[in-house]
Amino acid sequence: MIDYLKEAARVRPSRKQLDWFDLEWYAFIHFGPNTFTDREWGQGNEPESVFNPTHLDCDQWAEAIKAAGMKGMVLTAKHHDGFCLWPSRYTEHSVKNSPYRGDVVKEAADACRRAGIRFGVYLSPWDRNSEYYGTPEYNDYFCNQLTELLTGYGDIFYVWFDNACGEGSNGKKQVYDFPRYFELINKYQPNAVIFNDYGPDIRWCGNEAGAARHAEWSVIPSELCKYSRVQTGSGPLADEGNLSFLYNTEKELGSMPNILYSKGLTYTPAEINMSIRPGWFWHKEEEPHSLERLFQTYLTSVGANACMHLNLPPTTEGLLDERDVKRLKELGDLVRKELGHSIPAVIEKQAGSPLTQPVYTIDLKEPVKRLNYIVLKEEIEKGQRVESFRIVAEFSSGNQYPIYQGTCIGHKKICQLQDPFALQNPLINDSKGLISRLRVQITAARDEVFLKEIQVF
Ligand code: FUL
Repeated sequence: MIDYLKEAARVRPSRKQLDWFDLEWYAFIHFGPNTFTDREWGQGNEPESVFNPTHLDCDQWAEAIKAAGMKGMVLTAKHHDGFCLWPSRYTEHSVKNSPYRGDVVKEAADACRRAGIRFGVYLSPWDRNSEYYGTPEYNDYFCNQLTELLTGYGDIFYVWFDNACGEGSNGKKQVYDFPRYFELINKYQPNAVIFNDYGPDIRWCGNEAGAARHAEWSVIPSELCKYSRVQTGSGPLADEGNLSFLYNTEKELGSMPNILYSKGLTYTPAEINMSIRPGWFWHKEEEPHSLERLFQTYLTSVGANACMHLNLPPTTEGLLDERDVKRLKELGDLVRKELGHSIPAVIEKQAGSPLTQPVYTIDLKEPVKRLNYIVLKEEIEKGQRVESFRIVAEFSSGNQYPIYQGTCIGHKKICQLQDPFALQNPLINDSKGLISRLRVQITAARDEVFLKEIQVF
């Protein structure tokens, strides 16, 4: 058992997964015929003439994304309706036959480069327009389109595949040849990470409401992430159970029982994706979510061993809605205010023994009245190891109080100690005096623990 946990602790991310994790958050852009027909899913029979942005300005998108502090943009080059935002050679159902005759993919890619953010694409396998859908030729058609995107627009950091598989206009369903799609990406854009419900690089967290699990492990049974690289042998209980039921919506994925029953483990971290509004596409009457809700999602995604993918839908003009731009700026300002400047401290690690886990002592250079957040990061290059931890605050009076308990850490854990929107701080209040020291006690781990960073805010 112990040996298998050590194996689990050595399941490692790839270089491109590490780079992706460091981006922390980036934007989604849902734009296409649905923007003009006021729908979420087009039927594929919309005339090309509906796509008519009157003031398209991708620099405005990129600047708003940058102002929030997000590091990239992923554009829906083709959504389920099959309409291509670039003039694809393989279909007539694209921008080239619309009143807007340009290339939105190029505009967006160029704007990202000018703004210094990364550019990625969403290409929907489900295509309700293509005559090939439901036949083996469709996979050729899809690969041709994917190749156009991978070779015509410079560096792509992310290729995002939706797993939806409905009927095409001919009533047929398609078997997607994902391994073939992945091969093309590895050939033309080897540094791009690939998102799909089942890996290979990034997986869906299981909901579109912005909620990570209480323990969002990156080390996951291969029963779920069937496209990811399996890095271990079977768990000690693999013959006793069957994890074939595992889906992204399960409450526990990488927790201990699943690990032990698995036939092998992969490193496939989660992305938390949600829209700034109720819909993925722009609808005039919708309002952006509250600042509270978006900030909370930031904490429970970026701060819970995942990345945040926040959708911003352009309007029929081809601009981001001013209400969204304002909310985004508020969100960026709040993130910078709350987590921009750490309190100076001296950190010391007391190594554990074979039977105990390490304790990290954080001596604050100046005692403080109030703490808002403690940020912990593991050296995930070595693997994800911490199962649980607790944090104790020591006051100048000598009194000690436990202030936080958590499960896994991984890339980044933001331990929230107060709510900036609440009037009262329930965890620490002034009556207890000044806090001079903190202790982070690792209470369970799969192998020796290495924290890369501890910051106090
Ligand atoms: C879903 C799609 O069906 C939605 O329209 C949207 O694109 C979302 C990001 O993924 O599965």
